[in-house]
Amino acid sequence: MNTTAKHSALIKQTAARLGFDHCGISKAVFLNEDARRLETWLNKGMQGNMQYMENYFDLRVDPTKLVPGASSVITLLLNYFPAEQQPEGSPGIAKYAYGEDYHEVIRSKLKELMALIKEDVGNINGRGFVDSAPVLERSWAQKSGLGWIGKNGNLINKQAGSYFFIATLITDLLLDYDDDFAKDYCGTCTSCIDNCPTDAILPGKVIDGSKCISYFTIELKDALIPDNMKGKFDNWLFGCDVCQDVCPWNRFSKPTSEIKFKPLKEVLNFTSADWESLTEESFKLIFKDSPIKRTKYKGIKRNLAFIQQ
Ligand code: B12
Ligand code: SF4
Ligand code: SF4
Repeated sequence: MNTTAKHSALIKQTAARLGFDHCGISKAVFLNEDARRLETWLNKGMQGNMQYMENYFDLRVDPTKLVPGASSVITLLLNYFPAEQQPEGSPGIAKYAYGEDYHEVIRSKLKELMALIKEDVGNINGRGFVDSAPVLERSWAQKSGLGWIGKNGNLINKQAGSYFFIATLITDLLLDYDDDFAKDYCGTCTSCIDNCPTDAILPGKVIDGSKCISYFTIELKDALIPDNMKGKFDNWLFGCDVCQDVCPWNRFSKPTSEIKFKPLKEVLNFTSADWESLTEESFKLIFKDSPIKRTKYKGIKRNLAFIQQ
């Protein structure tokens, strides 16, 4: 085995040891086709009020600008599919937000991974990212052979579905590269498009972020949700899982083994009445380590009022 192959195998073994479910590696290159797609998406205003999506365009489409000297993008998937789910009829919380905040959980795993790689291969330069950095994570996952981007825009893994977080580690270490996942197994299915409550899924794997329930309930900071969305939220209070729940590939989802993603009992048990009577003090206490804190108390109350009207 040559050095790049040895290092690649070692990184994949270490990632698995730290609990990542899948790991793929791709050459750090400018993403030409993605740059074009992202530019169109932004020009059409599909980012809505998510101004952060307009920033750092050049870095977002080119990892060698984000991490100078970068040679490789290591992409990692972490399953969050919960063993238990909310009972039917309660205000919906997207499954990714059932347990502890994934940013913290994954950041600490990335730090550990980086440290272990350095122990084995010497002092390399590299940075780990999850979600909030200008990295086109789904594109890297697909380029590293971890799955295909479905019509619902999500990265789907053939063995395990789409209930995965994606993280990347961009490094100057030269590695062996996995093949692009060239096939698309959506076939003639259009279930996600047919079932999206707000018609946010457009042809050509384009998601209009500004029409997605996840955007309105989590990212939109306005005091009110637009009137034209009235009656369309299907009882979703925080995020939305419809386009994943209806996806046939998620029949293969297995519960996560990450204990930090174990659902909060309040997420599973809260009824509409419990959410209504929740005080700001209790909200802060219960959701202090949860992704739900992103909307703040005000946001949750706004969302609740919206789905109840
Ligand atoms: C902004 C954002 C949102 C916005 C906008 C959604 C969107 N589709 O962009 C909102 C708030 C609506 C949102 C919602 C959700 N999000 Co979000 N979001 C992001 C974020 C921060 C950036 C995404 C982005 O770059 N959008 C811009 C558009 C243009 O990019 P894109 O949709 O990814 O499309 C690119 C590729 O798919 C590619 N592509 C697609 N088809 C094709 C075809 C060809 C030929 C080529 C070459 C390329 C290509 O081209 C596009 C440009 O590169 C990422 C984290 C990150 N840093 O990547 C998480 C991320 C995409 N979100 C995630 C999740 C879990 C969700 C939700 C499921 C949460 C929920 N349950 O409520 C929903 C799903 C909505 C959906 N159907 O997409 C996960 C997805 C995991 C996965 N398995 O795919 C990510 C990766 C976060 C993470 N680190 O795990 N999200
Ligand atoms: S998350 Fe919900 S609203 Fe957003 S695209 Fe998927 S089904 Fe539509
Ligand atoms: S629901 Fe069907 S069309 Fe949509 S992503 Fe899944 S397989 Fe593809």
